[in-house]
Amino acid sequence: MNSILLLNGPNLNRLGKREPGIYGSETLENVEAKLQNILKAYNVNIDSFQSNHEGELIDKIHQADDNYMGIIFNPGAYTHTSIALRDAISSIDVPVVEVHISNVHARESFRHHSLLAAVCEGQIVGLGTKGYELAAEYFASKIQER
Ligand code: DHK
Repeated sequence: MNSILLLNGPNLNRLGKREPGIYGSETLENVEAKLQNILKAYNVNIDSFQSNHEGELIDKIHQADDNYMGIIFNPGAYTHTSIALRDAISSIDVPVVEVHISNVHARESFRHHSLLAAVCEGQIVGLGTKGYELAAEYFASKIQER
């Protein structure tokens, strides 16, 4: 079960085009390819799913239980609004690392609070798309410690 799920929420399909001054110029496909490259060295598979729909993200989180050893999750704006996603994360045993590309704490106050952080294993914020890579390295290191 050495598989990781890369999960991205609303508007992250627009990476590369969307507000590049905030989110950078890398596309989601670039990010997926980089993670695949990092993880293949550890013999770890990665699946990727992006949705603009809260319910689809919830379904994917439920399905992840028993199928993945970790989830790298950028919930987009649902970070700040979704009790349902928080409950979904709480309902599974798979550890989740929450990733934000931008430094949400340096932005509008409505982005300062995450409803999900308390039920995630950890949070990586403000390091650009490198945050996804760091989360992948984290899960890979956990596999190696086993
Ligand atoms: C992405 C979004 O879409 C925003 O709604 C969040 C997050 C921040 C990010 O930095 O990756 O507020």
